[in-house]
Amino acid sequence: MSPGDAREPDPGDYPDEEIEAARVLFARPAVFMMGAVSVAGLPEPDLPEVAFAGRSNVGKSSLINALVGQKHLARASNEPGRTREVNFFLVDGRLRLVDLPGYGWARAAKGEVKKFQALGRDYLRGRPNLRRAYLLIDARHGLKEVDEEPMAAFDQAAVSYQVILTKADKLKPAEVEAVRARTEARIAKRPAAFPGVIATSSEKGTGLPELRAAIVRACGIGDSPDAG
Ligand SMILES: Nc1nc2c(ncn2[C@@H]2O[C@H](COP(=O)(O)OP(=O)(O)OP(=O)(O)O)[C@@H](O)[C@H]2O)c(=O)[nH]1
Ligand SMILES: [Mg+2]
Repeated sequence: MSPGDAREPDPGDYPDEEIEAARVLFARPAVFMMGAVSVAGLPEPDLPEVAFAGRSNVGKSSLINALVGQKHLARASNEPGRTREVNFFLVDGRLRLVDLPGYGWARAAKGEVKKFQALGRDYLRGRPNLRRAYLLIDARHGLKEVDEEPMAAFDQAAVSYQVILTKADKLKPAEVEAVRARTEARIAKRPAAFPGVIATSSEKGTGLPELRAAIVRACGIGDSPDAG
């Protein structure tokens, strides 16, 4: 199916069985596999992957931890730019979650920032087993100019991506709804954007069941051989 295909079901619409199957999958063991510092060091593209991209400090590592229900699997930090490698986490030996270096962060040495951001870009462009990229946006800020560049890059490379709002717990539900509606309207015409924006909170667990189901569906691993 092509990216952004309008015939795909509404991403908010996951039947209970899919929510439950995804919950079970993400409750299985998740382990840190490896961190890559160069394209040559990436693991074999032998399992479906989904990747988490977004500004530094937006909550990528925290979201990965929350998805698998482990506090310290991915390194989360107050210090922006913490994740400088492309980090791979293996869930139940069946899919990988990929934590990408954040962008829009100016405090590190310029050359070094360029290096790890270029690595993230190269990963996103050339990964045959990448089933979906998740572009994380802080719910308090909404889409910013700095997010235009990755969206343009996804569109150009035809990398299917979905926008995820993070830190929804910092806003009132009505405010989250407003940001979500505004964000959905802004991505509606983007060719590679998957329709629908999921609002999440890694602290409170909001939106995580849906996001797990979305990942399982994107990876096409819904029917586990040993399910049931
Ligand atoms: N209130 C709240 N805080 C959050 C949430 N998610 C992340 N944070 C906080 O935001 C800060 C940054 O989180 P990280 O997960 O390290 O962010 P990151 O996107 O991985 O950052 P880089 O690795 O620097 O790109 C941390 O202090 C987290 O505790 C959330 O859902 N709610
Ligand atoms: Mg991080």
